[in-house]
Amino acid sequence: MSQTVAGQLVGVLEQIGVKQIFGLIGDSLNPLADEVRRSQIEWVGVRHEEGAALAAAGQAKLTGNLGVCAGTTGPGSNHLVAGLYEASRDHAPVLALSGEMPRKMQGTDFIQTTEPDLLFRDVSLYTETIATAAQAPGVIHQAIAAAYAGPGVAHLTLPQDVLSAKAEGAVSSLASLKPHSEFPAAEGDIARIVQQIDRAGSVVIMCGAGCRGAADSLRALSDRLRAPLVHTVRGKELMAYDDPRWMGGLGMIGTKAVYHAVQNCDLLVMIGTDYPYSNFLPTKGSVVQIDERSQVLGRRAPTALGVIGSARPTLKLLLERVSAKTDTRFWDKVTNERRKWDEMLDKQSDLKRSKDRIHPQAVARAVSDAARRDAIFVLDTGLNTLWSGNWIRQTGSQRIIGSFNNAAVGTALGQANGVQVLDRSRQVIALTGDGGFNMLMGEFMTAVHHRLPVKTVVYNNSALGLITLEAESIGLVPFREAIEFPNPDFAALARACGGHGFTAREPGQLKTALSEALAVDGPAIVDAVVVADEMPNMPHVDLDQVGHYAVAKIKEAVLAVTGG
Ligand SMILES: Cc1ncc(C[n+]2csc(CCOP(=O)(O)OP(=O)(O)O)c2C)c(N)n1
Ligand SMILES: [Mg+2]
Repeated sequence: MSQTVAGQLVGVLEQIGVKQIFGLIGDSLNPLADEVRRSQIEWVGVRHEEGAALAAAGQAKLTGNLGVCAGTTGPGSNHLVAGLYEASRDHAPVLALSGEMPRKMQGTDFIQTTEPDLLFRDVSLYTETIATAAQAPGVIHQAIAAAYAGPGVAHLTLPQDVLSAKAEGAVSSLASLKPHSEFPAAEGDIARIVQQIDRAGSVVIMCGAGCRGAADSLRALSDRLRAPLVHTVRGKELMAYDDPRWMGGLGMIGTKAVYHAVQNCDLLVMIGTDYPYSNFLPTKGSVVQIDERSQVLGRRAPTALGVIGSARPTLKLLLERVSAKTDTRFWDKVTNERRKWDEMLDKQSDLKRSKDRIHPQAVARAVSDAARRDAIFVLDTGLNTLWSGNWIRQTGSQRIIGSFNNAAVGTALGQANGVQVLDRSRQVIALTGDGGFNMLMGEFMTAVHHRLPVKTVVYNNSALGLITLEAESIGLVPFREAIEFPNPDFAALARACGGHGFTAREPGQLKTALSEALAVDGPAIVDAVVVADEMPNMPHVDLDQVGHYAVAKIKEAVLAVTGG
């Protein structure tokens, strides 16, 4: 039997190493799914197409390799779009496939009519309809190349009759379809960075996701310069929480020690980060920024020097050149402040804080303490991001992904499913608010169906918790009827789905519920009923000093991160 366009596409994906396609089958996708059925690629059927896009995005964020998802004509593909923003905002390579009605029906307002290329335009770096078999090889190649080049989302519209048509020609080169290589900064730029560092008294090094793989060089540079290492949320996973150089995050997921260090250092060296919250960055222009992406240089803070280069090779070159610093006063001050902040975090997450109520910080800390040393944490969006982000003490070999640039509620479980498919023996823990879990709880059935032992921990406060603070921060009375909602019994729900369910309503039940959930073979939900009116920390606000202005300051601080 001669190859079809669908067969050609599946063949290319197979050859470049794609192992799964996440999707929900339907009319126009049938020819594609039939080819997948006969290939080495696993079809992972989801309950909602947004779950498919999230799964593909989760994989791509974790590995840097192409994730693939598919939805069928019209509504099926519409559902993909929201999940794809995870890949586009976090710059992860994903190929999204939209099945489309046969060409003879197009343009006649036929049932399920949409314009997929128009709909996917915003989320995609590349979107194209394969209108003829002859066009397929070039367009398939271009789409995958574009997803890797961004990295980001590429999208193809696939009319059913074209998928079934006899393939013409072949994709000319597959070898180039892969993540790009790292490259060092240019010689002259290295000299300019060294000059800035040598001139500065105190240096702080801020590490973003682009520093993946560079932990050893960062440690060495920190030691040489007596420079505290601080991180973005996406950078948190890079080093162990208790490494003395790894002082913590900047911003609401962060510490006061780091905020002060960044504000008071002579030079902030930002590496592999496009940290968006300018109000936490120095305003004096004492910033040097190093990044592979020229467009991010200098856009968040007044920057004295911006240099194009990948973190790892550039750091190696810097290490050979910078002079050692001996003055440890700045380092000692940051370390002291960090210790105090850590003690406060420990107190806030102490299970003995209340007799009968669980504070959300204790949930995050208990999960962190019980997790395997190479677990993958997938965070959702809301107040819960602050609890998980601040109270997880990562080991350095764990991974932490989330919706850190898209800030979308309801994204953790879908991404966790995708990540778990890569390795069913690795511990994957989704930490989510109840609002977020309710949004796509059908994806728990995807986990049950495909034997994905994802553990989901729900911070159950019966509310869209963050919205209360957001309303107050613009002077509004929180609209309780809009913010609060009833929940199902999540543990019973898990069991009804064929998974495992555990509930913790009181402090004494939390650790047992978690350890039992982590021990079971298969997907599980831990319903952790938490205090609803817990206030987050404000690392950049000194509450002792602001006295009765404290509440106003907290409101201001919330606005600073919600963009109000
Ligand atoms: C998809 C989506 N819808 C709405 C929002 C606005 N939003 C931000 S946080 C939040 C509350 C989330 O509630 P929950 O998941 O229960 O988390 P909590 O804040 O209670 O921890 C909402 C609605 C968003 N960011 N994303
Ligand atoms: Mg909630």
